[in-house]
Amino acid sequence: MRRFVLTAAMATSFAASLPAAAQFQKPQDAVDYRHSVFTVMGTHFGRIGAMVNGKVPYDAAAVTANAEIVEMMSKLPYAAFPPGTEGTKKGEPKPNVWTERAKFDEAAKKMQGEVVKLVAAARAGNAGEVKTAFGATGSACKACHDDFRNK
Ligand code: ASC
Repeated sequence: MRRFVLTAAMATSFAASLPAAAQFQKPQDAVDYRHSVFTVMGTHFGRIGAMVNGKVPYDAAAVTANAEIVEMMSKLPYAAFPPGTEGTKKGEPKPNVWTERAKFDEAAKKMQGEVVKLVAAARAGNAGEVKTAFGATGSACKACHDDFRNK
């Protein structure tokens, strides 16, 4: 039974990852794609940070616009980690992205959930909640980087 469950889970995981990987002509295309997505996500998250931390004037509409971009971006990178695209250089993913894929996916889901809260706080126009959600989102980013990204 246990054997069956593992096999079914692996088959499901393979089926889920195959079409996504197949969308890229070559592994480097996936690397470039996820790098681009994280760059855009980090850029817009950073703009919220600048407002939350008082480096630029707080603008509730701009916070919402930036948070919505972060939310859309947050969904995209995880279909762009085909096997064999790990690395050893700074910023590159460690092999445990693939050997601990469930843990990696959990870390992704955690971040995505915090971003949903950030968007909700932004839409509600609640600067205090935005600040809290910004901190929680940054912690989720960092936790995944600590575990899965080369320093
Ligand atoms: C950012 C950004 C990240 C996260 C991370 C949080 O602004 O680009 O990757 O926050 O540094 O620790």
